Amino acid sequence: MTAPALLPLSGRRIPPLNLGPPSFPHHRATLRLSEKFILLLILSAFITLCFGAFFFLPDSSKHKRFDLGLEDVLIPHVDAHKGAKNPEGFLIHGPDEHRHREEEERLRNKIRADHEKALEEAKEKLKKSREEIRAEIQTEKNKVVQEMKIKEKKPLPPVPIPNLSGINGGDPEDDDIRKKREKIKEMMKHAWDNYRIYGWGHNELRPIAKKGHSTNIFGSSQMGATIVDALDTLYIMGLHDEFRDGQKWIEDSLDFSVNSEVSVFEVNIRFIGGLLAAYYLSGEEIFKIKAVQLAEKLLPAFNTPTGIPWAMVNLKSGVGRNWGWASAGSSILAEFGTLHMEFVHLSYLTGDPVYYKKVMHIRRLLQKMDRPNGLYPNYLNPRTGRWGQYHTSVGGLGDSFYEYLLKAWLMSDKTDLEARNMYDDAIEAIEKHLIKKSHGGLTFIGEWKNGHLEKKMGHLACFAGGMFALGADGSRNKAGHYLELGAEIARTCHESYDRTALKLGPESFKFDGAVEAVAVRQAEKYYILRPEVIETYWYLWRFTHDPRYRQWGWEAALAIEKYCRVSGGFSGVKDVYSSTPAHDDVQQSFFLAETLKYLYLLFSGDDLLPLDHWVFNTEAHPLPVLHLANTTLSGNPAVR
Ligand code: DMJ
Repeated sequence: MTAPALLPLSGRRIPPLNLGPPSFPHHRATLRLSEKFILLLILSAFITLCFGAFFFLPDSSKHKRFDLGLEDVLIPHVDAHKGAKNPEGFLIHGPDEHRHREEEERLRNKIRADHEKALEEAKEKLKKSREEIRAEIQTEKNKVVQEMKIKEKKPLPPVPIPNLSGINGGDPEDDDIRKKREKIKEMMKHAWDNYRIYGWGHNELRPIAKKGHSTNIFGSSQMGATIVDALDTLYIMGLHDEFRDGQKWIEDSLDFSVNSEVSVFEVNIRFIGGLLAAYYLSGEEIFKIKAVQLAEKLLPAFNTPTGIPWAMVNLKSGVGRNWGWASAGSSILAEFGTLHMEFVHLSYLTGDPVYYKKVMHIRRLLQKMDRPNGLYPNYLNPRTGRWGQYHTSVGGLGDSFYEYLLKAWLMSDKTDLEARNMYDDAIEAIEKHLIKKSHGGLTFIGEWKNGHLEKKMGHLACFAGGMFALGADGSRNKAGHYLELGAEIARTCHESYDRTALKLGPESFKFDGAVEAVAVRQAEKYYILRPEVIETYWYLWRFTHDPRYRQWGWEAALAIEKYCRVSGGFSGVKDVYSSTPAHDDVQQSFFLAETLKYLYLLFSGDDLLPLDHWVFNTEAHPLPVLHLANTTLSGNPAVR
C-alpha cells in the first residue's frame, strides 16, 4: 500500500518520503550527491557557529554558579580576564594571568583541531555508499552486544555459601506416600511439557487454546514467567532435563532490556525469587547474574518523593507509576512490603548495599507512621507518604507484607529482632480486630474497612494458617496459641473446599448468618489453581505431622486432577459449586512454582528443604537462611 501524499497549506503536493531503495540507479546517484552537498553545508555551518560561539560567549567566570553564596567559600576568587585580585580587591598582574592566557590558547587550538578532524571524518563517511555505512553501523552494534555479553559473564564477588543442606532427597518410606508424590511429579510434567510445546517463552499457557498467555503484570514482552517460576520445582523433583531446558532458554533468550511495563512486586517474587532459588539449588552463575540484572532494572521504581516504590516500572525507560484503582494512586502494602527477602539476598550476593538500603528505608518509614488501631492500612501514597483508605487485610493487598516481616527474622537466622517485633505487633492487632469465630465455630480472618469488619475471607488469606504456625516458635510466649490458630485457619479453609461441588475452594467466602465458608457472589466462585490452602496444609504437616493435612492435600490434588486437568495442561475453573464448570483457560505460573511444589513437599520427608535452613519466599521459592552475624551487607570484607 502506498502512503498518501501530504497536502500542505499552499496546496502544492509534497511527494511521499521514499525510505526504501529508489528504482533508477542514475537517479539514486544524483540524489546521493545533492544529499551529501546539503549535509556538508549544514555540517560546516554548524561547526562555524560553534567555533564562533566559543569566542563570543560571555565570560562565565563572571557569573556566580551558586545562589547559595557557597562559591566564595569553595572557589578561589579569580577573574580570568582581569587577573587575580588580592584579598583587598586590587588587581594582581603576574605569572598567573600569563599562564591562564596560554591555557586558553591551548584549548582554542585543541577545539580547532578537533573540529577539523570531525569535518574530515564526516567527508570521508559521505564518500562511502549507503551499504558501507550500514555495514559499519552493524559492526559497531555487534561490538556493543559483544561487550555486554562479556560484562554479563563477569563473575560477581564471592561470598560465603550459606548452608544448603536438603536440596535433594525427601524420599518417603511409606509406599502409599511415595506413589502420591510420584503422581504430583507426573502432574508437574504434564503442566511443564504442555507449556514447553504450546507456550514456550510466553509468560503463561492457555491450555485449551494451546497457545501462550500473558497478563499486564508481566508487561508486553515474552519473559518466560513459567520457566523462571518453575525452575526450582523441577530441580527438587529431579526433573533435570527439563531444568536444563529452562536454563538454556534463560541463557539464550531472557532479556530485560525491553520496553515493557511490569509489576515490581510480581517480577520480584516470581523472577528474582525464582532465579535466586535456582541459583542456590543448582549453583549455576547465570541465574545469579540474571537476577542482579533484573534487580537493577527495578531500582528506578524507588525514585519517588518518599522512596516507597511505584507498583509498576518500565524496564527500559525506568518510568514508574501506580495502579489507577489503588486509593488515588497509592502504592500497595503487600507489594512494596514484599521485597525484603530477595533484596537482602541481592545485597548479600553482590556486596552492593543498594538493595538492602532500599528495603530498610521502607521499613524505617513504616515504623515512623501512626497505625490506626495498630493496623497497617493497605494503601500508602508514595508522593505524600500518607496512608490511603483505612482498609486492612491479611488477604489480597496486605498478605505477604506480614509474611515478609516474619521471614526477614527467620532468614537472618533470627537475628533481625526488629522485624520480629514488627511482626508480633502487627499480628496482635490483627488478632484483636480481624480474627473472629463464626456461629458454627469456624475461625476466620475478616477485612477491616474504615472501622468496620467485613466478614469475608479470601483464598489468599488462607496462607496465614501456615504463617501463624511458622511464627509460633519465637513468639511472645504464645507458641501453643499460634500453632492452634494456624490449625484453626487450616480447618476453616478446608471447609471452604469441602462445601463446594468440586472440592476446590472459591476465591473468597463469607460468614454471614447461616452462610459459613461459602462464596455468595458469582464473581467470587472461581478457583485459579491457587496454592494458599495447600501451603498451609504443608506448614501444619511439618509442625504437627497430623495425617489430616496429607489427607486434605490429597483431596485437593485429586480435585485438581479431575476438574482442572485438560489435554493441554491445567486450567482454572469458573465456578467451584457447579459440577460441570467452565474452564478459564489459564495455567498460572504459580501453579508450577507453588501449588505443585507444596503438594510435592507434603508427600516428601522433612529432610527435603528443612525449615531451619530454608525460608520460602511468597512465591514458594526457597532461599537459604543467611548467617549474617559476621557479615555486613555492604559487602563482606572477610572474603572480598
Ligand atoms: C502468588 O503469586 C503469591 O503467593 C502471592 O503472594 C499472592 N498469591 C499468588 C498466588 O495465589
